Amino acid sequence: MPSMPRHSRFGALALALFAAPAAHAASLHEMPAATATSGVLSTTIVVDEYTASFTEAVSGSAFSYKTRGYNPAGTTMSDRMAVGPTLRFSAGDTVKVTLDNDLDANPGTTTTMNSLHSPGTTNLHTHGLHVDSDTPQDNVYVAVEPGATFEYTYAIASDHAAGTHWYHAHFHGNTALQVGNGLVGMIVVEDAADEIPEDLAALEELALMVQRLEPFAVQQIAGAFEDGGDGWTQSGNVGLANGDGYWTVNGQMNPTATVTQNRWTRVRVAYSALDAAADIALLDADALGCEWKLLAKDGIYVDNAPRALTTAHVAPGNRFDFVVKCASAGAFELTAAAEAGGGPGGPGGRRLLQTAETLVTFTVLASDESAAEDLPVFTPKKPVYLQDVYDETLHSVTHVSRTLNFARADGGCAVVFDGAGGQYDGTSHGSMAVGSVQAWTVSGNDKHPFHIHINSFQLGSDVVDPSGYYRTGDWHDVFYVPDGVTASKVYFQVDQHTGKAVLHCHFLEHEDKGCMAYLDITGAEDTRVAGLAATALVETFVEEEDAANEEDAADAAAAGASAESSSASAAGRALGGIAAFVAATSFVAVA
Ligand SMILES: [Cu+2]
Repeated sequence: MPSMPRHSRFGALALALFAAPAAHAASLHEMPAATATSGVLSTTIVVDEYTASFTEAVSGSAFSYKTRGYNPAGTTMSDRMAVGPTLRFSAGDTVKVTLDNDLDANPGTTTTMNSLHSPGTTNLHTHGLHVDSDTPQDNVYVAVEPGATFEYTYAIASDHAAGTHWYHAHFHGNTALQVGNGLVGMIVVEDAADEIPEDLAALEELALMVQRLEPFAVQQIAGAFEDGGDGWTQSGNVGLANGDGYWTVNGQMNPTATVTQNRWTRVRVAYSALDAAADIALLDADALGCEWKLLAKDGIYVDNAPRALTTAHVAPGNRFDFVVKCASAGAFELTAAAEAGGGPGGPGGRRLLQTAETLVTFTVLASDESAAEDLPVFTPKKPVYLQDVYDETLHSVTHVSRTLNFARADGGCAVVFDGAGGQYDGTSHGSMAVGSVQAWTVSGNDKHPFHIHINSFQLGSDVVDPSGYYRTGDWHDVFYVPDGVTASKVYFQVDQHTGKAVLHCHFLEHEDKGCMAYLDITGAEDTRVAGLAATALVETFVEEEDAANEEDAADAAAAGASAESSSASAAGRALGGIAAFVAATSFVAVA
């Protein structure tokens, strides 16, 4: 992105917004779901242009612009953007998605490497799924041309973990344009019966596809296409300037939602943006006695969930699941503060955050029911591919070490392994063996969010995060290091799937301009890391005294004891299950 100063028009208005929530706010739109039945999900997703028309929530001004969406036809777009159907299925299912590209023909035929080109070509990336990277699964080298259709068929492994994921367009050369337009949708791999505690599985649930949309930046990107732009237009644009953006949730601006007093509600969040990380938090929830706890990040439950939560740090591509319960009726907000300056190089420092703005206004409905008990502390059932590998001694694995640097380069960044490599040139950046355990020392991802397809990675024991959001052993597929956090090691299993392992910066204009690479995964398909076995759900029903300890632990972590507590967690994890929880908790409580 250009590094010219960006101004937050909405930032100045945010205080007024908090003081007086926008009148006539619409209730949260539940995204349509495409759900598997009898083990098969079959759906068609149409990609098409449409005109988005908004009455801006704060100023009341109207604006409209041409954009692209999943299944936009037949939808009234006076109050929301198109968002794709939520794909809901379970481990062992077959998922068939026919992608029908109704976009306009490409304006030209030039396809220079790492240029912005071919605005009408598309494809699908299933971000977070542990599936194959070859056709007909998660092959982002597929090009579905305007007027064409393509049928993806994903074989979801019988041991695939449950989780919150998402899908988006991923054609190298137009990813920023199409995702920036809003070609996104959520994926939910349903919880299996024995995967998480019954109390949690039974909760009412909301799914929030959060997007920061930046029409001005998208217009600039469209104008930079080498094949002549794409007719992207806007009118009545209410003065959006570079760096200005607005938030949508499930395609709506500032919707309202309800939860019930004294009852836990589960919320899934997926975050998409061009180039703005954000801090997501609650506003006015303390006064209602709300408890807010983390369940999962990037679609994988954290160990010893639920975990105390104050702020969720999200970069484009991140997800997080939480539970919330409020003791009093009233209203609170889920808010987001976007990184100012559109990422690195912006004025005043990268992590200078704009004023928090409202994502969703929640009404806590009064209820006579008594307060729900604490959820059990649990570590979910885990498949082989999510067993801890960050420490070689835990399961006698052998690390294959290498360094990865997202180095500054034209257009954003380049991918450098062990001191070699550069911007994407269509060829492999190297290889790794299926069945190996990779131990990467990553740098540059404090400026460029590191994302890898197919195999999620876990953080190592060098994590230091006073906020407690990042901890040793946590799994991610996007990792963007905030200020105040240090963590350079990531570890993952190269499990079962051979083919291309694609990785890139999730500031997608950087990716389009060459901050992308793939490694060839070599060896025999289906090979797993030796010596690992799946593990069962572990629940700890917290006695009152333990619950107090848990809160102490959270407080200690928030107060900055995370370096020690990370070590304690690491040691505790090695013990396994309940013992691990007790060990980690008692250590931190003492500290
Ligand atoms: Cu980047």
